[in-house]
Amino acid sequence: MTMLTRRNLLKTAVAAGAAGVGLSAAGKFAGWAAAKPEPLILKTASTEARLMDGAPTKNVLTYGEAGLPPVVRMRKGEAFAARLINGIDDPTTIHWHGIRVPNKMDGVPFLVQPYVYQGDHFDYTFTPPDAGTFWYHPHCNTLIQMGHGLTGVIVVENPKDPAFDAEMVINLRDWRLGDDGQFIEQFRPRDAAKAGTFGTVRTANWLEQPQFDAPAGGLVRLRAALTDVTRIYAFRVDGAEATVIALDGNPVPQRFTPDALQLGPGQRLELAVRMPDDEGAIVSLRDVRGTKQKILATLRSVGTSLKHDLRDLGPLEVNPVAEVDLSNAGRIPLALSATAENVSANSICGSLGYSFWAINKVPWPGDTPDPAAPLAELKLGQSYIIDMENLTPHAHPIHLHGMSFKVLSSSARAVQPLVSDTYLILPDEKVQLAFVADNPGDWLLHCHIIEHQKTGMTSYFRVA
Ligand SMILES: [Cu+2]
Repeated sequence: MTMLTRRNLLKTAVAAGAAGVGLSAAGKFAGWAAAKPEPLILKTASTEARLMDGAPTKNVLTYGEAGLPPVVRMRKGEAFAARLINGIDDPTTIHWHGIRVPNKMDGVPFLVQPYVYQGDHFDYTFTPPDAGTFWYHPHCNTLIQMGHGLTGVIVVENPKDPAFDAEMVINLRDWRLGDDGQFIEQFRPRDAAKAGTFGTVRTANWLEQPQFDAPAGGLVRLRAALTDVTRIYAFRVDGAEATVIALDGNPVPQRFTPDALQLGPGQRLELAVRMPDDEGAIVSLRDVRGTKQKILATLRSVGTSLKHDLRDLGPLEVNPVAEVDLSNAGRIPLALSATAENVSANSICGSLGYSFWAINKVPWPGDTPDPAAPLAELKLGQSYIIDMENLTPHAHPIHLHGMSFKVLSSSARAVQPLVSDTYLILPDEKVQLAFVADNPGDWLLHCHIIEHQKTGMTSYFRVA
């Protein structure tokens, strides 16, 4: 009952706060209106979509009327506003994955905002500080809502970016469909206790292996967001020169050719692809993880070659993430493990009724006296190093809300000092992630394999 009380409290508080946000005024308040952009309407809806041969799939969820959720475009350093309207019979929210937003805009129910019930709305406003590729999704009943379609890509543009000849934005995800094209059970406990339950149909922009045209000899900026609830990819590009320019919304310090580059749910890959000179030549983006290779999408060269050169591509501007003070950093030990416990427990939302995973031995919300206590209380402005260790035989994409970290070192592989919000930690790997606790509030830290998140591998930091 305490949760219900807290929810009602939050609902009242946020409703009062929301009154000042939203529709922009015109006329005599024109100056004020310019600072409050017209909100983008993101309305959840249930629809049908043709995701495989045969009958269209029913009960697909999206933002908008039909088709996949729109690519949301923002500009670095410019105010953005969106109104979430809930058109489905299930409470929801929006989390802006990877964007360093104020805590109240982070979309995590109970922790920072109330549920948005059917027919209700919530206004999100923030100014994205970083340019890059991000994504948005609910943080409520996520296995079903994301599994059924509510995952969209965000592009935060930077006018200072180098010029490309074309841009492709690709939303990579799976669907758990039966032979009749209809949804089957999203969750299998025996799989949740391992790598997670995989989809049966794999898509790019809700299409099976789509092909896009791109100018021959041109430079293509390919932005791919991994929005699936389970699948880890290993990327390779065949048929063209390609280089990784950014990961998880931040430029890589040193560009490199993707050669089975492993990325997990929640992560984003940005490639510069140099299209072949010959008209009709095909370039393929592949997942080479496991034994079955899969072509995810292809690009086809069209027109006369532009004869551009990858080496002429200028750098991307580094995002303004605070520099860590390593000489004065606090330490946060963080051990990821499996738990032998198998108890049904309450969850912040969308509990699956099992606990298979734990952070620092606690399946969260777990068996602590106060199940809602934070994993760590951090001092605002202080630098921290997370010493994270994976004691399980599975990889976990660990995602931190609200702040970006820098990868310092790994026991398992050579790592660049990448700036990121999600780290795919491999079995038996130990990694050091450093960040400045410069964003006040309660920030989730969780595995982005949603079944792992919902069966214990989740917690939060409090920054104050
Ligand atoms: Cu996991």
